Amino acid sequence: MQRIAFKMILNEGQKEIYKKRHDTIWPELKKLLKDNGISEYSIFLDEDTNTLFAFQKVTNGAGSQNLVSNPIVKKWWDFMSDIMKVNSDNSPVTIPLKEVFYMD
Ligand code: RM4
Repeated sequence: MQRIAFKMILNEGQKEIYKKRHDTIWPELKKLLKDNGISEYSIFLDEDTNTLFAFQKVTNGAGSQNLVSNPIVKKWWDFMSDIMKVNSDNSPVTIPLKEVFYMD
């Protein structure tokens, strides 16, 4: 198991809709993430900067943002593209973070 974390950027004024969409995340997307070894996934929002901080426990070193060619993921990214900073293919701008401390 590995831990990975990354940042994404939410557009101004979109926090309620972002939360609402994740409260009703598509079951097929949730299953896909789990089937691909993502056993835990949380996203926190820094409301001062609109920075989303994502944390995942993964089994093969690859997390959700590596599933770039999966049609369910592509569809979700298209759906989310109106409220997040995205690349030209609608994938969210993703900034990897380096772990500098861990305690269990
Ligand atoms: C996020 C973003 C990520 C996705 C999660 C479920 O808003 O689209 O790429 O992994 O939702």
